[in-house]
Amino acid sequence: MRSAQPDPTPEESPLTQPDRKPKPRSVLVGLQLPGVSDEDHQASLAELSRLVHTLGFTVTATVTQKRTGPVTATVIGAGKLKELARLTGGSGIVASQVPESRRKREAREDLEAETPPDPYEAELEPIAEALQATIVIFDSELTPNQLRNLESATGAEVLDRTGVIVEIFHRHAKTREARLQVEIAKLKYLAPRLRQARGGADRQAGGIGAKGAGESAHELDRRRIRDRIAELTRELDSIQVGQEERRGRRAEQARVALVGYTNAGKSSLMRALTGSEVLVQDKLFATLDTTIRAMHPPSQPRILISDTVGFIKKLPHDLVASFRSTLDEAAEASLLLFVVDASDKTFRSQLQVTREVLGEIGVDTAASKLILNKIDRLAEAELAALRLEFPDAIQLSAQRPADVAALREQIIRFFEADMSEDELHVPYSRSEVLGEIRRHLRVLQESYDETGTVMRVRGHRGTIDRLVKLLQSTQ
Ligand SMILES: Nc1nc2c(ncn2[C@@H]2O[C@H](COP(=O)(O)OP(=O)(O)OP(=O)(O)O)[C@@H](O)[C@H]2O)c(=O)[nH]1
Ligand SMILES: [Mg+2]
Repeated sequence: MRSAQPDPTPEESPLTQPDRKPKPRSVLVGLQLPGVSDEDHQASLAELSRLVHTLGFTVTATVTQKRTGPVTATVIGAGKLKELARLTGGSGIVASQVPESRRKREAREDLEAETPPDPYEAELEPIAEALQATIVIFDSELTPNQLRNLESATGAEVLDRTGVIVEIFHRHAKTREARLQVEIAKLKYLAPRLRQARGGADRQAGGIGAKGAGESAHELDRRRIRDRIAELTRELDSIQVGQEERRGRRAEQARVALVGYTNAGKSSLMRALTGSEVLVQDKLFATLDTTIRAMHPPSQPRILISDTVGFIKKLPHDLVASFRSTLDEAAEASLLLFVVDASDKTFRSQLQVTREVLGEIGVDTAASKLILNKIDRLAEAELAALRLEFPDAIQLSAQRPADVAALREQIIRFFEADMSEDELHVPYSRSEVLGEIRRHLRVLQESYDETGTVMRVRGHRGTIDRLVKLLQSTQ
């Protein structure tokens, strides 16, 4: 029986809601530039909304504007800024000197006529304080100057998409390596903004600027931040040396990396293929650490699967750079499985982003397979259309054991194709090598003669050659 006491744990993850304070209220702002379709613009805002929910904020409104380019000082035009400020209880006016000529020119770039009628326009009364948002989140990267101007006009804390992503990474990173990488990225992100924030209005409590690494960063001057970054980088380097060694030892094994957009289902597939308990969550950036497990039930020779950090559009460059080493795992895999959520209408552009980021990191995508995941959510007609569009892709649901078993067979077949067979003679004096052979090669036949064991084996050419050499070395 459940106790009559109220449940002490809030519904949300304790990660996002450490206490039961009301969730911070936020407004999203998106600028739609020429060349960006309505669909892409909406998808980007929907994704930002998911990111913001992951941080534990509610979204009270979304403000969008079509323009030929961002306004230098405030991104959105003066009228839109007023509309935004109503939602946050701000003045809507930037306390700064923008030359009149620039203001006029930028006003002409407004494409307001194309935007749908604004539901707030008619109602000019300021909204009740209890309904006002305390955080404004822009779907693009803001310069430190824009950030300060927008904070002054809205009276709210202002964040950009990068700031949101950096904060999610900061909260979700678990291993020492991931924490170091994120800490470095966060300090690099905060450093230039810090200088500006000091001269500006007081930052509101409850948001990002008042918590975690941001708090300590506030107290550090830029030189100390630089020193701290250098120190963290040294620590990271020392961890990564150990990883290089481990990676070297795994180099000759068959390796598969699961790569793809955040929330595509990589960790779900990892669980299904390896029987491991990696974290699966309907949250963006649930996984920030690379996990490597052998396929289970085991294959002979064994095949290692690695789960990797997900990608997202407009991924900040510093974050890409900081995850480079994590993704080295993917770089060294002989088979990349590109996992996409086929039930997401925007999966094509998500796949494109994944390919681009991997290209940037220099991961060779030569041997790869496309996995259209979550097909349990699609109708037969949609699946047929996808089969025509992606004839070589594997359609599956990570939640259906039969589909996962079929994928497992395909993976085994892939590695089987470049295996060869050979005969090894293991003298009785070298029987310690038998264990090594059994671990890395499939033994097809085994017999004994007066000098030792004769084994017919199948495996990777490189592994066979290495073991042959090992057997010859001290004979
Ligand atoms: N319906 C359905 N849901 C799925 C399937 N595969 C994964 N999911 C769900 O999709 C969500 C994300 O799954 P994860 O496996 O955590 O995704 P991920 O790619 O590892 O995400 P990140 O770690 O954030 O990059 C979870 O809620 C899963 O339960 C599937 O085949 N069908
Ligand atoms: Mg994951």
